Amino acid sequence: MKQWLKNRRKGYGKKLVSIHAWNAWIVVILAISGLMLVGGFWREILGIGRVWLKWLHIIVGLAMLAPVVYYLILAGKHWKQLRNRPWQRVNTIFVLALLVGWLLSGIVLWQFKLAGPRWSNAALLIHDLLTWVGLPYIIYHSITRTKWLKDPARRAVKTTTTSTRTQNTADPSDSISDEKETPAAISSSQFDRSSERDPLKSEERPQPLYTRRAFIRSAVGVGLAVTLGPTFISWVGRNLKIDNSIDSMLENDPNRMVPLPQPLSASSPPIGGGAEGHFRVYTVTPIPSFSNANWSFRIDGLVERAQVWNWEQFVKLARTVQVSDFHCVTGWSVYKNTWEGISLAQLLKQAGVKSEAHSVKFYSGDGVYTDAITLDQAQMEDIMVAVMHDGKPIPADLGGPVRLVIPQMYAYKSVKWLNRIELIDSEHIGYWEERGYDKDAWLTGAAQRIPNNLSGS
Ligand SMILES: Nc1nc2c(c(=O)[nH]1)N[C@H]1C(S)=C(S)[C@@H](COP(=O)(O)O)O[C@H]1N2
Ligand SMILES: [Mo]
Repeated sequence: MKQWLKNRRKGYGKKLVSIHAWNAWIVVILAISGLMLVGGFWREILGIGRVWLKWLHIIVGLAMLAPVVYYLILAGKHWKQLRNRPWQRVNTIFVLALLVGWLLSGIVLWQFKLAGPRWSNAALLIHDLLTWVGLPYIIYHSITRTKWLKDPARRAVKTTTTSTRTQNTADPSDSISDEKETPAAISSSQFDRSSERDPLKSEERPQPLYTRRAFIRSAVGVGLAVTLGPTFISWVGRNLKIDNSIDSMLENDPNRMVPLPQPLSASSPPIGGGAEGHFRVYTVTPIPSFSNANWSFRIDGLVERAQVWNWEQFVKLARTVQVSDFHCVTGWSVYKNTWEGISLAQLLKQAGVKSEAHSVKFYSGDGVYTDAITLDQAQMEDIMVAVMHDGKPIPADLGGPVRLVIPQMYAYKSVKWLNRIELIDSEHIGYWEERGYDKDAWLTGAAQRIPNNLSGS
């Protein structure tokens, strides 16, 4: 073991440098792919590419384990060398904590089905938080380092002062930029020793001010700006809005439905006591808006009595109230929603489902999003064509005036701006399922209570 450790630590300085470089690239890839995954902007554009991107993010994320473990093997020595550099110690701890935090929370998010919604929820919170704290820090770190690299005065000081020599060896991060610019750093371990013993060697050579390295870094910077830009700006925008509550969504609601639905007593005050958590507004299209003039709701396909309602008729349909949790596969949840709406099973019963029907297909008024469940699943009593949330109309952002709610499945089944239900004789692959989401959207631990169904299938 000792011998093995010793071997691992051979060429220590050079190894630290290459760990740092590898890790930097991994973080760049993770940052770009991660922000593209989280950004609503990219949600619309990527389509199927989103699934590939997610896999890339997961695999590269797991690969980060390699430099972290490798560093930990060298950490003892590095730590001793940083003894007079408390800030570098803080930096090291901070970065390590970041990486490990990202890694662990990422694993939970990757294995969301095993972890279940509660754990995923916590993991997402941590993953996000680390990102918004860690990324600016890392970007700052890289930018200051690049400046350092370009400043010839700094270099001159180093080359003339011998007393910095030992310090330089003690500070592998300083030698990163220097070593990496010379061919020596790229070549074999022969150079390990020389560069470790004499880090100044490479600095003494004349170097172009704008090196290939610096160019790559600028390119990465531009790449980051282009990909993070829209995501970051919209994130800041959302968070700077002092009030991003459902109430403020309602205040600015573009929907113009008349009359507004009046809540049942179970809804107002909501029997669930009010939702806990925040919905992230997800959409694959611009958010549509509706008025009585352009809104209708239909049920058709393999039914005895196809029907179309206008808004005035629709708000008169009998509604019920339920309390349920809402879980997105990406990890966030909203608990204890009090939904008021029309039971799907009830709607189907009224329409009279024909025996050839196999699935119930849901259409969004956005013209793009669809999903489906089997007729058997559609008998679950808690599936609701929802009209109100916590005693208030559903704002357009959250899928109003009418959205689907399937509490026992992940929320990609809960079609927003629902305006059509069609009974079909085959299965239908939904919007996200076509783009790689699991066809099985059951929540971990869902009761899947499907009553003996009416169709007899
Ligand atoms: N029309 C439509 N419905 C949709 C989506 C969408 O993009 N478009 N996203 C789904 C996903 S993945 C989730 S998690 C929930 C999000 O609901 P929210 O935007 O009200 O929070 O809506 C689901 N229904
Ligand atoms: Mo979702």
